[in-house]
Amino acid sequence: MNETLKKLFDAILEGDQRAAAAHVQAAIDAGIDPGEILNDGMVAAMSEVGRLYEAGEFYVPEMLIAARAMQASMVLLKPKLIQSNVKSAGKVVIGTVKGDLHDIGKNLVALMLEGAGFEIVDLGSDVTPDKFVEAIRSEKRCLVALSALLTTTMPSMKIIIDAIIAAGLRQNVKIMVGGAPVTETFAQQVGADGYASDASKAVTLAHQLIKAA
Ligand code: B1M
Repeated sequence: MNETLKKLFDAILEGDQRAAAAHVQAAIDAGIDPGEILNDGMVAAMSEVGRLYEAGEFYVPEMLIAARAMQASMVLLKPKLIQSNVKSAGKVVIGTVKGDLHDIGKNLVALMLEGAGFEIVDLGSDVTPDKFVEAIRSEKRCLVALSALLTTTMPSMKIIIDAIIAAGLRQNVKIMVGGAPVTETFAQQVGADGYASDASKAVTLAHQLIKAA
């Protein structure tokens, strides 16, 4: 791994916000591709945090400070990941489902979609079915993007989709789902229109779903 990216990886792992931000800036200044900074430095560090948590070497506070360091350094990378002057490709209502506080992956998906020209309505994390229904009611047509990181919150996806059906809005929207424990099979079971395993595949899928709408 490039030395600057290794330092960035270590700073996120240690939860050192200032160092993480400084290393992102150094990587940008060194002309390293923003996608490489994101994937090899930042996302890789979060995967390592997860591995250490599973191994019992990290606890929730360590996960939390690592997440904060990741988010602090994302602020600097965000403008590099977003192209300007892109015509709107459609509107996306996005959120992490009820009961789930993990928002880094959802934020990345939102960022990449924004970079691809979609207008984003970000409802945040721990979003109730009612809040999703309320947000899409005013839209004629939109894409709904649901994220879940916990096996225990995956069922919330079905509850949200059922609430959209019950509100009579299902035909107005395409629904995509994703997040580490989510699979293609699960997406079909809950009645979603598509599943993407990562943020760049989410962009491809969003374009396909908008075309098919
Ligand atoms: Co939590 N956590 N966490 N955590 N946490 C996981 C998810 C876990 C896998 C860790 C582990 O055991 N290895 C585990 C879940 C186990 C399971 O259910 N299978 C876990 C647990 C157990 C918990 C708690 C229950 C711990 C506790 O309290 N005992 C608790 C739950 C709180 C809650 O939500 N109610 C908890 C809390 C937290 C923190 C708050 C401390 C923090 C989150 C901070 C935040 O997000 N603001 C946190 C973190 C940081 C993690 C790990 C370490 C990192 C998650 C992350 O940001 N990854 C995570 C371990 C891991 O993922 N390896 C873990 C980086 C991010 C870029 O990837 O989110 O996967 P990801 O997003 C990807 C794809 O999944 C996809 O694209 C993204 C980019 O490529 N994607 C989509 C995501 N959404 C998508 C939507 C799409 C398409 C693609 O379309 C709509």
